[in-house]
Amino acid sequence: MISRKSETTIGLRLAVLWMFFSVPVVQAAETIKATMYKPLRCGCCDDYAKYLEQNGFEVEIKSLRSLSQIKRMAGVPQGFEGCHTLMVDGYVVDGLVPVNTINKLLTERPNIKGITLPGMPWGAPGMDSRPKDAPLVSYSFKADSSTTSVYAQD
Ligand SMILES: [Cu+2]
Repeated sequence: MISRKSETTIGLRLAVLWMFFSVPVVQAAETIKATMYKPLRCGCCDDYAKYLEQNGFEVEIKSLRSLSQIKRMAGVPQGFEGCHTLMVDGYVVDGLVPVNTINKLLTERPNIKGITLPGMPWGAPGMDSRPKDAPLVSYSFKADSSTTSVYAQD
């Protein structure tokens, strides 16, 4: 016959075991954290943030009156600016860059400061109420100069 004391001990041990095994299983799938600096009112930036969240990113949004200081700090070349600036995993991702291209960047990890998709072209994520009329070209840029080159086309 089992005494009350040992029954309690067994129960406690099971509880500890359950906690031990259940904790790792409960962990959420891995997300990539990103910070987005956007103008106060920009619908396509909000849609773009949602698009990123649907594709495994966790986006913290910071709305600013002016992005010019952020663009300068980020080193985005003049004339190549997108409508917002995203900081992700050590890179600058400016504008409505398709997620395939961001994943390519984070996998290849080239020695660049970042990439940018200039303007707000139709068909880009966040601007997809109309189909694209030209390929979406993302340009890479380096920290030490304003030279750009084509990084990807979607
Ligand atoms: Cu926008």
